[in-house]
Amino acid sequence: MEKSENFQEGIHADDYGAEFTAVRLERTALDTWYRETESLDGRWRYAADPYDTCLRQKWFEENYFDSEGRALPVDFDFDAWEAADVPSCWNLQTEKLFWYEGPMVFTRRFTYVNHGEDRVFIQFGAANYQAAVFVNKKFMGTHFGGSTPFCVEVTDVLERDNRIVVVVNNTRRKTNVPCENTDWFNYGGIYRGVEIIRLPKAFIRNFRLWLEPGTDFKKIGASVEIDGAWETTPPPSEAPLHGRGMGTAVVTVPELNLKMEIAVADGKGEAFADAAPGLWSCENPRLYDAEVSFGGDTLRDRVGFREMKAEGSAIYLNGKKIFLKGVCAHEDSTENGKAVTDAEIRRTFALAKEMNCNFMRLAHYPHTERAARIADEMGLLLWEEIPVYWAIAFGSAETYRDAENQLAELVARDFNRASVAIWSIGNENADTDARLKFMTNLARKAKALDHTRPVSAACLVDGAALAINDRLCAEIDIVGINEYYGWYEPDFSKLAKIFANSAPGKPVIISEFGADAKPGARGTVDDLFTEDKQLDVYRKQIAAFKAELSKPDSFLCGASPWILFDFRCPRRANFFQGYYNLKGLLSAEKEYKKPAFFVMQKFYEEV
Ligand code: GCB
Repeated sequence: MEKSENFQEGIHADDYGAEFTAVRLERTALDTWYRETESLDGRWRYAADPYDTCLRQKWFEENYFDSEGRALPVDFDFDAWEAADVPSCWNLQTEKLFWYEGPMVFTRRFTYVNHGEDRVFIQFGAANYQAAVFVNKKFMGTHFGGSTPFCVEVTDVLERDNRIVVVVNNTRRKTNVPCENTDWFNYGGIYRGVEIIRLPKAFIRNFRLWLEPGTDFKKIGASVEIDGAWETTPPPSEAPLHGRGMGTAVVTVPELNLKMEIAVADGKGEAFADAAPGLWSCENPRLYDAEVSFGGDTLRDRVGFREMKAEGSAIYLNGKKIFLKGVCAHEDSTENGKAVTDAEIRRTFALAKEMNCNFMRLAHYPHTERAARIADEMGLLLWEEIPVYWAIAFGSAETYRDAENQLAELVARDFNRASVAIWSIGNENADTDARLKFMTNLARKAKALDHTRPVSAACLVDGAALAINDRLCAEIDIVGINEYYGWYEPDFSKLAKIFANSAPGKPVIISEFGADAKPGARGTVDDLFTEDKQLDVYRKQIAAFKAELSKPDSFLCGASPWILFDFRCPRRANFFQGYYNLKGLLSAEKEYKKPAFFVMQKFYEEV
């Protein structure tokens, strides 16, 4: 851009954002679940900043005076702004922000006194979509991706009195993951918790513990990632480090009498041990306390051991063939949006169990870490997904980087969760060459990041050939198929033809089917948006599944109807919908069960 003599950075620069997007926070999150952390949740000051002036004019530098001490007019007032809850979705904090999409500036002060720790971090559970973080006027980096955690080290930045500023921007963009067009509500905000973590010089950044596949359930693997090991000399009382980057991490699982030593080199290490743990299952979700220590740092977790396998045309849990009786759900509640409470998650899972589910598809992006923790306890298998949804910019290297980073952040966060059964790398993407390349890379990345879980994607059928023909099937272990016969595609006879015409050679889950019904709306089976129509679609779908399952060589291994409860959706503006997607088996408040719920419940009881 040409810059004249009187060019003014704060109003004329059109590339003001580049310096903030250049420093990306990628794969920064730490294992914090059982750590003693301090919470920065609570009331933060906030203001909508639709023209992005905080970044353009660097409000975070708090330049109240010129070099001669004269007061300058500034356009912000951090401590006088209104207060909002963190975590929360701003759309539900006040009516005037319900439809707001764009930059929002959040800030708060906090006191920090060193209590002997060497290093200090601030971790965010999630902020949708971009979050640029500033601590005491210093830019710490920007996180991309609305659903995964991120962290900044603030050791050299903190003082006694501190200010944090976070510019969260939920503008929908073609190159984001998801892109600008989705079928759910684009909530904005810092909607998961914010915490301060005090740590020693070398600490355990990530700890994994798993049942090694293909060992007849008799071998446990463990690995650690150490941060800072290469630049630390531990005090004599601590485990010795043998030179640069070397050391030993010790893992114990008391109930198994298990003690493993992991040799760490260059910050990483892995070890295996013979063991025969009681296996985690939906009926008996057995969890073990585990602990790992390295030098002066100790981390705990509660871990279940189980083996998920896709082989031939079947899915196996702990060596036994399993039919995945599932249902999809968004992370959404009428009251809290995406900032769902533990009680809401438990209620959602209890409703799925009441419908006789052993499985849930957490659509279409990573839900909170608490969901998988609760599913671990309650005995529900989960499909976890990254939002490679619909028309992603498959030709963009930046977009791929973002998608792969979200996948890596999700796998790092939830690897230890026995409930997490399947990684899904996308939903309903058109089968183009660019998409095949993008998603092939993602599928391979998922396998490289985690060799213990099958990889899937929710694919579209080939509507012309009436068959499962998606080229991505070759790269994934389980094929998800979304089909809306009886609803978007009224000709129901096609579903049986698809089953008959397909031989994917892999297990198939019907990852979506369904129909909209306004709670309580009645009519004939041909009246759209009535419970009667929805019920009819479910009955026919179930009959088609049963027919398929009666074949000796059936590849149908599960189903997850769309969806457990109605959810907010800006694309849905007809008389019945009122900006809700009404394909729920329950109303949005999760109170009222539509008749199709009971039909599904019966099918799952029998299958
Ligand atoms: C789909 C999408 C899902 C939508 C649903 C619908 O195929 O995967 O996100 O909400 O259909 O209701 O149309």
